[in-house]
Order: sequence, then C-alpha cells, then structure tokens
Amino acid sequence: MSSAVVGIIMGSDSDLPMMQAAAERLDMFDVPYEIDIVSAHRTPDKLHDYARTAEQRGLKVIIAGAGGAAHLPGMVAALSVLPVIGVPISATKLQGMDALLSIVQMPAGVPVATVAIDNAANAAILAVQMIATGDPRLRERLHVYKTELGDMVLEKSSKLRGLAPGDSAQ
Ligand code: RP5
Repeated sequence: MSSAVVGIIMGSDSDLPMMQAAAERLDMFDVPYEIDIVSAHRTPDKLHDYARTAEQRGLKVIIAGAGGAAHLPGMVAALSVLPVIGVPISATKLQGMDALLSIVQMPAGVPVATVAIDNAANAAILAVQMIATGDPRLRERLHVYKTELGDMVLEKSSKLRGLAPGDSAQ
C-alpha cells in the first residue's frame, strides 16, 4: 500500500495545468497524494479499477478534475464510498459551465463536492480539511494557514490606507 491519502485524477493531460494547483497545495501541507490521468470516456475500465481499489490503496479523499461532459468525478463517486471533490475544468467553448453543471448535478445519494471552475487549489484545501478531522496536527496547520490568509488581507488593507501593519484597528 502506498502512503498516498489523496488521489488526484483528471480526464486528460490537458487538465494538468489547472490540476497542478491541487498537488501544490497538498505539498504545502505535506499531505501525500498520487496523481494520474483517468478518462471516464476513453479509459472506462481504468476508471472502474481506480475507483474500486482506491479505498484499499489507503486513499481517504479523491479529487477529480474534468472538462466538457465531465463524468469522471460522478462515476468515481458511484463506484466508491470515499468523498469525491470535483473540479470543473474550462476545457471547451462553454468555458467550464458545461463541466460545472455536469459535476454538480449529482443524483440523491451520490454526492460530489464541487468547487469553482478551475479551482483545484480549493479542492486540495477541502481535502486537507477532511483529512484534518482525524488529525489534530494537520488541523493546527490549517489554523495557521487561515491566520496567514487573514494577515495577508490586513497587510494589503494597511498598505492601501498608507499605514504600517498594526497601526490601527482592523
Ligand atoms: C475531458 O475532455 C477532459 O477532462 C478534458 O478536460 C477534456 C478535453 O480533453 P482532451 O481532448 O484535451 O484530451 O474528458
């Protein structure tokens, strides 16, 4: 069994420039992951094997990105009980609206947590949050991350108002 706890998959290598952000965020939190191309339409047998063996491989969450008809996240959710986070990719002339609607409109009983178009970074943060529910150290790192996010905004705010950070109340 590999040490990966998150599986990142995408329908095509053309999705990689967007999906790379998920890998970067998981690296940031030192969360081990595996990454692969699995196409719902072009490699359906591989999709079946991937989803059916994901749990026994030790995965806890799957991030699946796809564009166009975008059946990958939904099919993985159909074949596995692991939480699936879908990333709609802006791959066609519909600029991701097609993938967004395809991924988000899952039938009752088979959810896919869907993030914004091309927002693979948020998919990774959500995956880290899910894993952190059973990992206090990871949860602590998320607290630090949130504080840093806030600090960045406050710094920009101070800059905009011509103040040194901490010069005035928020
Ligand atoms: C989807 O079709 C993929 O996820 C990709 O976003 C889109 C286009 O794939 P390619 O034709 O670039 O391989 O299945």
